[in-house]
Amino acid sequence: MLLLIQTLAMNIVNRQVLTLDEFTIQQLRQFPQATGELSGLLRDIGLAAKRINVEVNKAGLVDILGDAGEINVQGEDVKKLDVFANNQLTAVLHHGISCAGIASEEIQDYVAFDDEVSKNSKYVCLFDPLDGSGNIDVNVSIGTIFSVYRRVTSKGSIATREDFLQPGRSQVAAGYVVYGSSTMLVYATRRGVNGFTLDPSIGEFCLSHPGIKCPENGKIYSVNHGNFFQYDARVKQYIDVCQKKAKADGGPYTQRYIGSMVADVHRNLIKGGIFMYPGTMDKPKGKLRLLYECNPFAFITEVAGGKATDGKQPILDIKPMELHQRTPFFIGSKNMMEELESYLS
Ligand code: AHM
Ligand code: MG
Repeated sequence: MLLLIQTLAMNIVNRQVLTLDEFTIQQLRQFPQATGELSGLLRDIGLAAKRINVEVNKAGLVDILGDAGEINVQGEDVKKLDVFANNQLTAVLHHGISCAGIASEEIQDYVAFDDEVSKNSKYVCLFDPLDGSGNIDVNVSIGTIFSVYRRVTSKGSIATREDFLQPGRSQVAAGYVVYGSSTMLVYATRRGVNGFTLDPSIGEFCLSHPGIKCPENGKIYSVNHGNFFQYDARVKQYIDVCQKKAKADGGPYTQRYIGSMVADVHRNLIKGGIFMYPGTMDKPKGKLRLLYECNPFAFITEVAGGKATDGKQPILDIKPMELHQRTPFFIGSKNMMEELESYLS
């Protein structure tokens, strides 16, 4: 009897947890005119993320075997994992009914799906299938980043380059998956940012972080200090200010830099902070890609109340000229960003 009561109680508790699928359907119900294509696309990405997660977890095992053997298969496997993630996302989006084409950090050109269902789909999706994959061999968090746009060409025709080269402001949704101590999928639409943690026991993303807001003030600054002497004088000046405010001097700030943007920006989004990947003397546009990395995070962060710029203008206002365009990137808590801007202007 007691067991039965406990089981019933657990079921009641479990029913309070919304899965990603349930959540997107619930959101859809609030818009009777909605077709459900965006919800379907987000669920498709959730499915690809679960498949990628399984392989990312296995990569740790391959690591151990690789270290024990004579041949270093590690590099090869990391490379395979990039390709695997790219193929999973591409296949899932192609099989779905919502996506007319994709562009990926791993592929030179965009891919427009040529079948009738895809040609009649509303959206295109851009993604970095596995960001920070250089960190995989040391078991550090990595992630997937994605961005969704309503196509500008008419339904029924094949998607073209202009569908993919839209300013970030036109995104209808963006998100990321962080494969970390737990696996989380966070996505934003203009209505809000919500985070889902993968429950491995049922293989479902469950709503764990509803209505994420980026704290207006933060204490964390994240930047690659190794490049310090390559930065513009004004950026150096701001970093100096951060250092002076850092804990070592009894101040409130602290520096954290994982080198996996998904993990760095995710942490700062939740805890408050600023992440910077400035241009350097050698690479004035920095390293990060506008379409696959910066735009999605800028969209998510703005919806959550934060800011993102290239040092001169909001990231979301940049009109992209090419698919693999790079940009300096500054993103984070509103007040920290405004302080940075006072140095950059
Ligand atoms: P990738 O797309 O080749 O994985 O590179 C992007 C990553 C970001 O996740 C991270 O913030 C950055 O590169 C780190 O670069 P660096 O080692 O130059 O600081
Ligand atoms: Mg990347």
